[in-house]
Amino acid sequence: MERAYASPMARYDLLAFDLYGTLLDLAPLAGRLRALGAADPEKLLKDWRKAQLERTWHLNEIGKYEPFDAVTANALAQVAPEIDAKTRARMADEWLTLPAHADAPAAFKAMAAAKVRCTILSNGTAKMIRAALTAAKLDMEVRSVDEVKVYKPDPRVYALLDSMAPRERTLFVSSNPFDSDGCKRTGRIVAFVDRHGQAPTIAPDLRVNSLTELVKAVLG
Ligand code: LAC
Repeated sequence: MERAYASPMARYDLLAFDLYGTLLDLAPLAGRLRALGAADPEKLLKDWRKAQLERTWHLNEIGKYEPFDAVTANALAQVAPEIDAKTRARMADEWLTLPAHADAPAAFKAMAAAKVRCTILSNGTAKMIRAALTAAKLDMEVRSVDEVKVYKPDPRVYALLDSMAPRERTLFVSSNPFDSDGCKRTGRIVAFVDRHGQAPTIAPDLRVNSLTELVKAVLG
């Protein structure tokens, strides 16, 4: 963890969090896919997530938009056409009840106690985000790309935060490297949560190994 940011309680008016992977743990999906009959659930999950994100980037490229629940369903149909439609629908529904990462509940409890304003900023639709937050027993504001009908890392997504707090007092938090990079490219302040995946290509302002470390850095 970088120390330079370890003080400032009043440094940020707003913390904005990516959802899938950052607050919610995607890994348990594999077990659920297995229970629903997937032969190689780890591979299916990896292929599905990749196809899901690639579909959002392709939609951005061609200037089209479809909501993230449709993206998620279509990505699964693309990588696993052999699975019947009913089972695929049940698999897609699992995105609504993903568990929080183990470090999330205490982190948000601490931030609520310190009255730090927190929001989600996610590719998910508001409905998907709210369902997932409820299931994960987390509660905060919700901003969705659905408001601008374009996906991360389009700058219009991160600009949604500008109506909430001054840019220099907003910290965006993500464990998805393309998301951290995308937000950095817009000149905003970014914390990267290293969940042992790929690293971002643009240096984030803060790099932490957990939300616990993030809280320490933000609250001092
Ligand atoms: C999100 C994707 C990037 O929550 O995980 O926006």
